[in-house]
Amino acid sequence: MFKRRSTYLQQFLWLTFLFLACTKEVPPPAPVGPIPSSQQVDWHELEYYAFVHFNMNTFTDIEWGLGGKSPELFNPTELDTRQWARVAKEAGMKAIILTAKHHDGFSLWPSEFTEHSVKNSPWREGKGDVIKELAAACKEYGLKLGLYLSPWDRNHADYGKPKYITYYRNQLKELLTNYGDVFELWVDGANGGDGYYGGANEVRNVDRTTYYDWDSTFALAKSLQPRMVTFSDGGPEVRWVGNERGFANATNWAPLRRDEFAPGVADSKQLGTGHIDGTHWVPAECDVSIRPGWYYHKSQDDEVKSLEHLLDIYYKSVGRNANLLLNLSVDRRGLAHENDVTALMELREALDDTFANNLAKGKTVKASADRGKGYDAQNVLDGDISTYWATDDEVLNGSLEVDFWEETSLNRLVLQEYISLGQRVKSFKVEAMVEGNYEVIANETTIGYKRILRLPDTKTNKLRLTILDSKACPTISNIEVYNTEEF
Ligand code: FUL
Repeated sequence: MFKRRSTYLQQFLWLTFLFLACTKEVPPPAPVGPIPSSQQVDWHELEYYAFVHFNMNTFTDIEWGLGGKSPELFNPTELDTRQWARVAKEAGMKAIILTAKHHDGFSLWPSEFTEHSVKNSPWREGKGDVIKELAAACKEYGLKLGLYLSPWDRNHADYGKPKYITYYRNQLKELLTNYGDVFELWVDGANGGDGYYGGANEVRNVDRTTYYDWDSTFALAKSLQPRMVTFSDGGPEVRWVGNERGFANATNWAPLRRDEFAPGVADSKQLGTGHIDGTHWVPAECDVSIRPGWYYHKSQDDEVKSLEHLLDIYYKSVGRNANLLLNLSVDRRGLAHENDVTALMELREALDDTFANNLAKGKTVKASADRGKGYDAQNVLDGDISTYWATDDEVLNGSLEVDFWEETSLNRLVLQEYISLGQRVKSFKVEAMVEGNYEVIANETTIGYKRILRLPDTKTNKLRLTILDSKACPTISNIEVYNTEEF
C-alpha cells in the first residue's frame, strides 16, 4: 500500500516537473552588437520603393546642371504626381523619394529662401508646388514620401561660405515641416566643384567632413521628423551600398563602423559589405536607375533595363539584406515614361509569379535543438516575422529541417533573421535530401533582415538549413521556399 502511494506521488511530482518545465517562460536571447531602432525596423520592411529624378535637368537634357539655368525652362506640360503614385503602387513599391533639389539648386517647391524655384517658372503660372502635389498623391495611394535635398548647390551665391548652411537648414525646415510625414531624407555625397554660384562661375570646394556640421544638421532634421530615417554615404541611419548598379555584396552586414564615414567621404568598397564589428546599425540601400541616366533623356528611351537585369538587381538588393530604391526618370511631360512603366510591371508580374506559392507553408520543420517554449522551430513557418526559432545562448550553430512530405521541385529560398536582437548569422549552408542523403546546394555567409537565394533546380522531400557560425545564438524568424521558371 505504502509502495503504491509512493509511486503515485513520484508520478505526480514527475508530471508537475514536466508541466512546469514545458510552460516555464524562457527569457529571450540578449541582443548582440548594434540593434535597429524601431524606425529602422519599419524601414527594412519597406524593401522596395521608387526614386524619382525630375527637376531642371529634365528640361536641359543633362545629368548635373551647373546652376545657372533660368526657371523659365521648367515647364512640364502634363505633370501628374498621381500617375507616379499609381505606377509605384501597381509596381508593388512602398514609397517615392523625389529630388526636391538636385545639385543645380532648382527647388521643386516655392521656397521662401530662393528665387531659383518653381515659383518663377511658367508651370502652373508660378503657383505650383511639386512636393505638395506628390505628398497628396502618396497619401491617396498609401505610399510613403521621401525627399532628396542636395547639400551641394551650384546655384547659390553663398555656397562654400558659412551662410549657406543656414540656407540649407532653412530649406530642410520647409521640407520637413510643410508636407506631412517624410519617411527618409536622402543626402547625396556629391559636394563642391565648379558652378554658377550666383554668377561667380567658379570652382568652390568644401571640407566635406566639417562644412555642413552634419551632426547638428541631422539632429535638426530628426527633431522635425522623429520617425524619419536619414540616408547618406555612411548613414547615420541608412547607408549607401557603394555603387549605383543596385547590388549589395553577398556578405552584407547592417552594422557599420559609422564614425569612419561622412557624406561624400566614403570608401565605397566597404559599404557593400558593412562591418561584422560595426558599431551602429546602418543598413544598406541600393539606388539604381531603370535607365542608364538618372534624369530623363529621350535618347535613352530604348535603354530601359530588361526584366532579366531588373530581377538580378532585385535578388542582389532585397535578396541580400538591402532595400531597393529604383529610379524612374520622369519625362518632360511630367509623367513616368511608358517604357519605364512597362518594365516595372513586367518586374512586378515576375516577382508575383515567383513568390506566389510558398511550398513550406503548412509543412513541418524540426530543429536540432531549441531554446524552449516560445522559440521552437515551427515559428519559422508561421508567416509571422515577430516569432523566431532560437537556440540556447551558448549554442552558436544548429539546423532546421523542413519536411515537404513529398517530392517537391524548388529553386528559391527566403530566409530572415529576427533583427531586433541584432544581425547574428556569419555562415550557413543549405542541403537537399536526394535519394536518402543530404547534398549541399548552397554555402553562404550572412542573412540579416532578408536573404533570398536562387538555388539550382532541385527535387527533394526535405531541405535542411544549417547555421554554421553565428555571433550569438541564431534567431531565425522566417523560411519560405518557392519554385519558379522566371530568371
Ligand atoms: C549621385 C548624384 O550625383 C546623381 O546625380 C544622382 O542624384 C544619384 C542618385 O546620386 O551621387
